Amino acid sequence: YGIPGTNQERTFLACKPDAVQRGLVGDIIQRFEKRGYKLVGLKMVWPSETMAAEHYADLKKKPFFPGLVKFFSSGPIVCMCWEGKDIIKQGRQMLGETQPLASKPGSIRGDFSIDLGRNICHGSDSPEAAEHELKMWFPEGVSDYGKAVDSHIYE
Ligand code: 3AN
Repeated sequence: YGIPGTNQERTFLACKPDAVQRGLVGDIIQRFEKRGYKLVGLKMVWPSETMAAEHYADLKKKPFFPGLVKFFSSGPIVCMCWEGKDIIKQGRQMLGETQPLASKPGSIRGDFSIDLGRNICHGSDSPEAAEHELKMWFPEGVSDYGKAVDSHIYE
C-alpha cells in the first residue's frame, strides 16, 4: 500500500456519485495523469450503506452523517489508487478545500462544485488514512508495474 515519503507513496482517491453522474471521471483522472502521477488501482463500486458508513466512520456523530451515507451509497463511485511523490498532500491540494466556496479555481472542487454535500471527490488526508482506505476499498491489493516515463518525471 505504498511507502509514504518516497516516490512510491500511495493514496486513495474516489470520484463520488455526483462526479460519475456528471461525467467528470475522465477529467479527474486526466489531471493526475498529466501531473505525472501513476494510476495503480482503478475500479467502479456501488457502495452499500454499510460501506459508506464505514468509510466515513470518523464523522459518525455529525448531524450531516445520515445524509452523507445516503449520498455516498446513492450510485457507483470510482475508486482509485494513485502513486507518486507527495501524492497524499498533492492529491488533497488538487481536490481543493472541503468547502467548495473556499476551493480555488484550478482545483477539482473549485472547478466543478458549488455545494458542500456534492463536492465531487474524496482523498485520504494522511498516510494512516490512505493505508486504511486502500485496504478497505482495494482488499485484493493494487497492481505494481513499471512506467517507462518515470525518468522524465523524477530526477
Ligand atoms: P474532506 O472530504 O474534504 O476530507 P471531511 O472528511 O470533513 O472533508 O468531510 C467528508 C465529506 O462530508 C465532505 N466531502 C462532504 O461531502 C461532507 N461534509 C463535510 N462537512 C459537511 C457539512 N457541514 N454538511 C454537509 N456535508 C458535509
